[in-house]
Amino acid sequence: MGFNIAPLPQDSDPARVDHPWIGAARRRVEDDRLTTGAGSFSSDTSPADCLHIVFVRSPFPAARILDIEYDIADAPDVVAVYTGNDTAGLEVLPVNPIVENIQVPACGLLAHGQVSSVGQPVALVVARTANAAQDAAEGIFIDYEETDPTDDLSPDCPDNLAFEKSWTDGDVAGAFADAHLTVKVRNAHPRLTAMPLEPRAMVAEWQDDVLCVRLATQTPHRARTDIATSLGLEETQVRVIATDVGGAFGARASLHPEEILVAWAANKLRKSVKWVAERSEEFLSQCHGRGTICEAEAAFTSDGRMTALQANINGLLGHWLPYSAAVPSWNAARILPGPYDVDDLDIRMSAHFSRTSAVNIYRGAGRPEAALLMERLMDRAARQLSIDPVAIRQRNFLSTDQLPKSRITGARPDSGDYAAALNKLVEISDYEELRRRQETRITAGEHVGLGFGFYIEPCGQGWESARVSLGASGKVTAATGSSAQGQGRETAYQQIVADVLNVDPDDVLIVHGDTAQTPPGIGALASRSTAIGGSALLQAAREVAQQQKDNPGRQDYVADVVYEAKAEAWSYGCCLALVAVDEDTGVVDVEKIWWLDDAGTVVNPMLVKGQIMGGIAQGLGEVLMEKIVYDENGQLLTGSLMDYALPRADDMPDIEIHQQSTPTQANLLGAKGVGEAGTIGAPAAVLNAVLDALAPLGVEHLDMPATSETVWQAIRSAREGNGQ
Ligand code: SMO
Repeated sequence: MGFNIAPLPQDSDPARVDHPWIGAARRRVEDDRLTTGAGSFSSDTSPADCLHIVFVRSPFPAARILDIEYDIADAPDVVAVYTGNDTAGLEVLPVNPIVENIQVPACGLLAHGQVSSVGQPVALVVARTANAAQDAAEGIFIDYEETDPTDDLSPDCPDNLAFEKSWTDGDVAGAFADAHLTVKVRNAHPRLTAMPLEPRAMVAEWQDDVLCVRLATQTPHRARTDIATSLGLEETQVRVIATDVGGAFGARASLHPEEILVAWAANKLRKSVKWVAERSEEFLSQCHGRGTICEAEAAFTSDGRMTALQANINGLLGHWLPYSAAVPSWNAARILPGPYDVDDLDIRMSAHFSRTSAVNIYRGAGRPEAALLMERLMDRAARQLSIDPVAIRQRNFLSTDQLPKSRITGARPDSGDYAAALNKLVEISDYEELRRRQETRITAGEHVGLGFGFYIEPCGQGWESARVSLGASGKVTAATGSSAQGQGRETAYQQIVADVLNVDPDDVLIVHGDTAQTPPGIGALASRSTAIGGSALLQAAREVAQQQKDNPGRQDYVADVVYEAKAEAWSYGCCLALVAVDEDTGVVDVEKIWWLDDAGTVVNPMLVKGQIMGGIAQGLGEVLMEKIVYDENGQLLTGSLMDYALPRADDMPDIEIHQQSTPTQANLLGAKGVGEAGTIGAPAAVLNAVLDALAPLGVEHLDMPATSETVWQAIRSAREGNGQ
């Protein structure tokens, strides 16, 4: 294993010439702290006299709660037990209305009268020690009457449909009628769970009259608003601190009921409280990701032009809706037909509730689904038409003249050169030679495949704020509303400010992740932090530089800005995977991955490479290893790391990463997102490669994750189908 880090093409980055720090591969300033145990995570704080919270969770997917009995008279360390009756008046959490008419189930924050999913919190115990809380939780008797879990999920949502939407344009029926070839694909994305090293953790502490909440969140300001609203407090009465967040991946972008409940208990008792989730609670009740079923049919001409696309995106939600619940389905639908020039479109999207933990955004959030759908269609058509996978993509790409391209879904891919990116990857990987070697190995009896995953990625929209101040000492303080969960945000933000003010980046203090010390912000999600948070800092730093020019000799300079991007930026890239499959065991060996993407202006290429590598690891997990499984009655079968297979370091292949750069006009910095990219391109490339390897055996479809068992079964079924 090894990582081949190719240098950036420096002459293609117009910002580099006079700005030495934007574009510099500077080492992460966070790492000394984070790798020596000196980080400041939510659970590292224990205020004096802090009370501890434990949740009692439903063991049943569907039941009526007949009675809850407990006796804490002889348990002096137990302070309170709360149930759904106590919290019935609490507001349900808000849902982002990105799609119209979303049905929001009236599920209480603690189950009230009935449970809708295994793992749903039913009671909350507050005690002087975590052990006393745990003991008391185990002593609570809850009389459940099990109900049929296959009935409608909730009486409030009789048909289980959460939302739907469709877009149609052009003459789809006509194009299908005239088609030389039509191909179909169906991708059932496994349900996944984010696996931050740090389980959910929260400390809520009173400081004077302010409820100070330490929380592992991607969105501190939104968390403050949600907590204040739910508790009926003013926003100024709540402070959210997310100094170091040990990973998030989308699962920490929206609040869970537990987090509102912890704040509620602190408010009700006027005491400091702490909750640290067990890993098993994370499997049960942290928001899951993916699980979407994507189906499509495409019409092609004899020379491989896609003329029409009909697609169905079916999101499977859980029993309650987190804030961004509609985003994955919406993204998957609106990105179609990806980088390709197809105008006859029929795209439908719907999402349904189910008796499971909630489903929310998860690194990529719909983008991997859209990429896999288009890339499977391309490969399937290429095989049937005997066209090389590279040629069929080149035949269908939007050209540079066609960008920006406005689509019926409202999507508007803005910039880039898709054909050049694929050509460059072909060249870098010596694709022709790889195909020759594949032939040689196939002749020798091996099963070897090559697969591409081309993707486009909406990233970075909306606003962020920044405050940059320069004192007499020459030290700069830059406060951002954006936050961090391990991406190296401080390192990159220092470089942006240092670049403009011509100071050493070490002399820039970055303040983030504390609503009391930062201007308002949205947060670190949707691949937006560098693009939007960075643009806000860039603008504020430029204003400070201008003030210095206009008024030299002052003691202090300060600029406060709220920056709103003109438009959404669209990055893109391509992944090529080389795999070998063992026919006897079904084991897939990813031998090498080549990667090329366009992240626009790159602030720090080392951070970009790190993000892409991590994303590829997560993408390999989805396509080959990970899956949350419930049985048919809604019992969770994958409740621990013994059952849920996360990729480890030795599952990682050799990865070669390259870049091309087309700065976007959509934001001031010219940056496009890259934090999710690996999860988007890698699954499509790997699945296409595995199917390329298995094509000679007659395997045309594989479910994900393509575990050795799945692959072995597919090989056997194909053989039986062939009468072998
Ligand atoms: S899935 Mo990301 O945190 O938008």
